[in-house]
Amino acid sequence: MVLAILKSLARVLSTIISTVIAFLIYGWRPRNPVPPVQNSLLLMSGTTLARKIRNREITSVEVLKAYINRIQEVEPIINAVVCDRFDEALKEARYIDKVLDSGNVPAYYSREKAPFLGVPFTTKEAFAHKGMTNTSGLVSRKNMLCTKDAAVVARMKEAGAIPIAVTNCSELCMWYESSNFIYGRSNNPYDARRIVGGSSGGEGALHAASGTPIGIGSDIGGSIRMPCFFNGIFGHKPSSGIIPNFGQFPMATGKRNDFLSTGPMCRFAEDLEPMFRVLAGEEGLSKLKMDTTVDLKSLRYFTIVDDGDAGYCSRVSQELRDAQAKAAKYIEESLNVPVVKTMVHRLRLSLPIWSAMMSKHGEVSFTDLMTDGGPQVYPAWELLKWVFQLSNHTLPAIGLGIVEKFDEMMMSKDLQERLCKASDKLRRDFEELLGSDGVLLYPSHPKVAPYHNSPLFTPMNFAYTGIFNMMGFPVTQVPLGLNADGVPLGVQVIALTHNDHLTMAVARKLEEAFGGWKEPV
Ligand SMILES: *[C@@H]1O[C@H](CO)[C@@H](O)[C@H](O)[C@H]1NC(C)=O
Ligand SMILES: CC(=O)N[C@H]1CO[C@H](CO)[C@@H](O)[C@@H]1O
Ligand SMILES: CC(=O)N[C@H]1CO[C@H](CO)[C@@H](O)[C@@H]1O
Repeated sequence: MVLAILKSLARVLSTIISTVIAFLIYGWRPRNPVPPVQNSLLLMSGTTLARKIRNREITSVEVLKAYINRIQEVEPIINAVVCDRFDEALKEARYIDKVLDSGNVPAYYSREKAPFLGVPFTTKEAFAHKGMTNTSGLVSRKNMLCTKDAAVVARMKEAGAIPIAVTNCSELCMWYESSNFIYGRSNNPYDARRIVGGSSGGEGALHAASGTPIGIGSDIGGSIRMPCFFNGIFGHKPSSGIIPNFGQFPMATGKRNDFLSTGPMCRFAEDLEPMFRVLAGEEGLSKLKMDTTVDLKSLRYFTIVDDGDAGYCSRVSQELRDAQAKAAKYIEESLNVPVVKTMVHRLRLSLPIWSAMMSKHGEVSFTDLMTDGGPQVYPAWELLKWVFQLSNHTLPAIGLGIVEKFDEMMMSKDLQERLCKASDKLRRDFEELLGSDGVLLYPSHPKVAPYHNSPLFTPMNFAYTGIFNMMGFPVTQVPLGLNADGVPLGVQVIALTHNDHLTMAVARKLEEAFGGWKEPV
């Protein structure tokens, strides 16, 4: 009882502080959204660009130049790109154009083998690209360059896509605002006073600003879905174990590698599936049912409006509740099926379950990751240095290092075990509810993109996305238009493991009604 009162008090206080401080610091500044797109090439899906390049309606060089110019135009506002390879990329585009013009196209450039031939792509900087940085915002890794490509980068290149740049992340990819002491902070293209999310935050912002057609992120607590939500684009966190995570820093080890999912980020729903196929490869696809035609009318639909208001997270805002209700209503009316409002009570334990599972399966401590083979890092000492602006580490990273030290004090082994069992039970609850033909709508986050730094006061809000990493389920993040302030709304679409084809099909359906990604205005 006392605990409950304290918890509500803490939540009210954190809400007031975050709202008031954020308003005082940012509220009066201009929104400064990115300028409107002039070049129509920037408003085409990756799939369309690939088709037009192959049919020689446009050239790969034209497309690359359009995107490079756009990046140069929006970077002063969003600060999302941290390392580029524009010159090499243009050379590669020229070569592809020459081969296509010659009419003598080799088998490895066929439509089947190279579905994205000549289309530019980006990834979060945590993915290794030969010759580019791989720091994940850790200052001690500042001048390191990759010696090889991450598995998914290699697959995209094989599919004919051309890497043009890598994008900003939070320090060590463990925070939902993308800011660090190497590259600074990224800004939301709809409203530069707001966060881009994290950890794939630079990636989310660059897409929303039309600076890239297709991209890749990774997600262990919402790092694909939160940036996609805050920036109003599509993203897919695949079923666990389908797309290889190999070649990113930091690399998840042991069971945590099952919690981490690598997946596509894009503005147009039609790009999700072809990208997903490239990233999954034959081996990944063999576990799935991607080739079955989805009959949307024959699926069962559910909606859960919040986590039962367990108190760890902010309350889900009314505008997001309304947006989710509108999505449910659209499904009901357009498909003539019921969308059942339900509740899974163990969702109240989302945050404790995520924390217990992560610490049970943590082989490398976060402090060791901060150290990264260099001199030992002491989080409390870093905190003191941070106060005097002498630390190389961001406040969230230092905080996580400190929390980790107290982890054993806060959670006994016994409690940890009980929470891990609760995680299994929660998975069974969902299995009973959804079966092989059920789809669930669930909030992506309690609030739309907040002002910079305010996540410090609402650190647990990622639990809305994080819980599905522990379940291993596929989740597609779907944009649902903009709110009255021109900031993106959205929802998560969830199915059971290996039903990725269902969530992506529902994403395409919702795009029809809600218009998917919207240009910042
Ligand atoms: C921060 O990192 C740089 C580069 O690795 C190093 O030279 C400097 O000593 C570090 N500063 C602190 C306070 O640790
Ligand atoms: C996968 C990969 O190439 N990672 C590299 C990141 O950068 C360091 C420093 O150069 C390399 O040692 C890693 O191999
Ligand atoms: C604000 C800031 O530090 N921006 C940097 C982002 O990264 C690029 C490329 O490394 C730098 O040129 C910017 O100065």
